[in-house]
Amino acid sequence: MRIIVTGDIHIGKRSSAIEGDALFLSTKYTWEQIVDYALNNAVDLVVLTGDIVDRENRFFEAVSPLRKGLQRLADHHVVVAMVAGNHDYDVLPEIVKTVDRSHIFLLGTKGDWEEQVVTIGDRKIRLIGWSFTHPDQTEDPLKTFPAEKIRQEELFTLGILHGDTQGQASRYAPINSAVLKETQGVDAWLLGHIHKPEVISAAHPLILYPGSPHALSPKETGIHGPYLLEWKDGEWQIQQLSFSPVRYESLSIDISDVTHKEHFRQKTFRELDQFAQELKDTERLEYLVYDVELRGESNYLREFHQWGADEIQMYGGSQPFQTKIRKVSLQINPIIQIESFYDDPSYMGVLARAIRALESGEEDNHFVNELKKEWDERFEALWHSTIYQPLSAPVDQEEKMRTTLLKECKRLFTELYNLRIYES
Ligand SMILES: [Mn+2]
Repeated sequence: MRIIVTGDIHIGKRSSAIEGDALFLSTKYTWEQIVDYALNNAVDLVVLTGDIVDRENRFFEAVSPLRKGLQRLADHHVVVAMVAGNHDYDVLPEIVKTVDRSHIFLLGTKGDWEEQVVTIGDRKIRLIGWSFTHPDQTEDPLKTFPAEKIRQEELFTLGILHGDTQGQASRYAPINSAVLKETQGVDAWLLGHIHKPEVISAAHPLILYPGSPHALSPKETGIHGPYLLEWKDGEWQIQQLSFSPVRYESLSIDISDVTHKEHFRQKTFRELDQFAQELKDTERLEYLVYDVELRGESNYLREFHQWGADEIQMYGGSQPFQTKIRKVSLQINPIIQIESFYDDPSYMGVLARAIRALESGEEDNHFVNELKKEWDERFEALWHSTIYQPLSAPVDQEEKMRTTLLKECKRLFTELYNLRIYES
């Protein structure tokens, strides 16, 4: 028995942070790929765990591709089982009404758990699911799960649910994965809502968030794609298919040993290439979007700012997919001996002594005391202006002031230090 599980496709959306109107950027493209895969690989059952359609474009862009895909699956007698999520609780029932429903089951649209027994090959399978009926569902749907009935009737059972395991305060059907683990008689829980793929339990019952099969934004890093499940000899075999045509990645590069532009370019390009090289096995990648962080210890802060903006952007990659650097951020600590400026009469010395005072808590530093006085005056003025009346006073004003002043003194110190280096 071969099962494809996916959810949170958000048909109607496209991957962000990429310009152009290439077909593969739209999530409907990945939906079509999933249908093709199911038809070409003898898949028996397709499970869709909700938020298949995105709320924003639910009537305009999504209806036709979803309808077509479902109809193609139905024409080939592939069973489709699904539940609705917070994005498509209204549109999904409408779409399902318009297709051949002998093999398509949208479960639990009346606010209750609903089951359907289907026969696949020589095996009877119970599908049980619960759907959103409103955009907000603050109640835990597992509270009404017919646990006793499921436990007593011995049937191979798949539970399908769109819900949030990340806290009981969630507005999106808060559920507890410990409760799922304890449910007897369920062989797999197939979940939707969370876009990051996660196998919560690989044993019995299997508990799985397939995640979004098509990466939608730079927050959705890593592999995205549907899961192929096979039940063989009493256990689950799980495989994620890397279908997403877009991949977002964050890459951190240590530049501590870099001292000139040519070396910078060589080093960063090499690391970008190396990472992309590892991705060449991913099945259908069309576009790789990098967020690069330059990290380490160096006094060439200003250079790295410049090179980060200009040099890295010239990276093209040598892979069969396109690559783009979305942003470059710096986490570089300057290598400066602040102590050697303690007796310096210049502004550098003033800042060095202020940093020492702020770090050790000494109270007789003139410069720091002036800064604190100004902070108090400004804060007082702000506090008494009418705009801020409804705000409550921050709890630890003293600590906030200290950390802010320390950060600013260090920043200024580094700036001056670099000026001295580069002007000499
Ligand atoms: Mn959702």
